[in-house]
Amino acid sequence: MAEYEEQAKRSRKEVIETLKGRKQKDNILLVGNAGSGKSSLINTMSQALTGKWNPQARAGRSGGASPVTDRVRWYNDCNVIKIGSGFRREWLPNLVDMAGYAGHDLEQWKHILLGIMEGRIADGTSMTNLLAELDRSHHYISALDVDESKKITKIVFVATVTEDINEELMQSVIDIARGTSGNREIQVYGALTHCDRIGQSGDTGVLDMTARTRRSTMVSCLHMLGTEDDYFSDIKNYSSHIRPPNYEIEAISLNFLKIISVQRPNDGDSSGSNRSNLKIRMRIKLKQFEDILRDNTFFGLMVFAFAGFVFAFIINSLWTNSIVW
Ligand SMILES: Nc1nc2c(ncn2[C@@H]2O[C@H](COP(=O)(O)OP(=O)(O)OP(=O)(O)O)[C@@H](O)[C@H]2O)c(=O)[nH]1
Ligand SMILES: [Mg+2]
Repeated sequence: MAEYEEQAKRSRKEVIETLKGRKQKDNILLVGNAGSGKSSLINTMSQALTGKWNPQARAGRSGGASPVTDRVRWYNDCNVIKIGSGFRREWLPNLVDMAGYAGHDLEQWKHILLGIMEGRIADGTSMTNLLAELDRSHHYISALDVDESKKITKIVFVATVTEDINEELMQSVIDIARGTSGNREIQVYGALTHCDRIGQSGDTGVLDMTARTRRSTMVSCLHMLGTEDDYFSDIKNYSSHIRPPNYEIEAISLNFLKIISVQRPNDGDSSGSNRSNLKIRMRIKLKQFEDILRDNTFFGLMVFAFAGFVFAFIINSLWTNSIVW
C-alpha cells in the first residue's frame, strides 16, 4: 500500500509539473457508452488531485438503458477549488461530462457531439431537449452561436472492460475529432474503466482473456486513426465498492491526467503543416479508401481491374523494351 501511496504522490507532482504555468487551457470532453464511467472518472481525478471526496458528477448504475448524466456539464479546473500553495487551479484543464450513448440515433448523437466540440452547447444543456430539437430541425445545433472559450481541445473516449467496445461509436468520435478532411486534429485518448473487475468471479467479474481482447480492440481503434500507444490507460475508478482513500486508484487516475495534460506538437495546430500531421492524414485517407473498397464491391473491382491493367502495361512495355527511361 505504501508503494502506491508513494506512486500517487509522485504522479501528483508530475501532473503539477506538467501543468505549471500553462497558458493554453484544455477543454477535455469525456465520451462513451452510458455507464462506461465518465462521471466517475471526473470524480476520481478530482479526488486524486485534492485528497477530498467531492463527487459533483452524478454517477449511477452501470450499463443503464438511459444515461444517468443527462446534461452537458462543465467541471472547470478539474472541479478543484483549492490545491496547495505554488499551484494555481486555473492551470488545470476543464473536464466536460455528457450523457453516455445508449442506443440513440447515432447521426443525431454525432450532431450533438460536433456541437459540443465547436463550443455551441452551453453548460447545463439537456441532451433530451437537444434530441427533441434535432427531431424538429437538423439545423438546430449548427445555428447556435459559437463560444470560442468552450471549444473542445481534447477528447477522452471512455469504455468499460465489462462490455464489448462500441467500435462504431469510437470510430464516429475519432472521425469527428479529425474533421472531414483531417483538418481538426483534436487528440483522442482512451480510458478503459472497471479494470478492478478483471480476474474477479461472479456476474460483475471479467476474464483476463476477455479483458485483453477488449483492450486490444480499443487500442487498435486508436492506432488505426493515427493515435500513439501511450494515449491509452487502464482505469480503476472510485465506485460504491471502493471508497477513498485508495492510493492505487489515485496513482492510476493521476497518471492518466498527466498523459492527457502533456502538450504534444500537434495540439491546437490545425494548419496541417508538419510531417506527423501529414502522416496521420495519409493513414486516415488510406483507412477511408479501404472502407470504400470494402463497402463498394463494384468500385473495388474497378480499382482492381485498373491496377491489373497498369501492371500488365508496364510488364508489356518492359518486355518489348519500349519504355523510355
Ligand atoms: N467497479 C467499478 N465501478 C465503476 C468504475 N467506474 C464506474 N463505475 C460504476 O459504474 C457505474 C456507472 O458509472 P458512471 O460514472 O455513472 O458512468 P457514466 O459513463 O457517467 O454513465 P452515464 O452518465 O449514464 O453516461 C456507477 O455505478 C459507478 O460507480 C470502475 O472503474 N470500477
Ligand atoms: Mg455520467
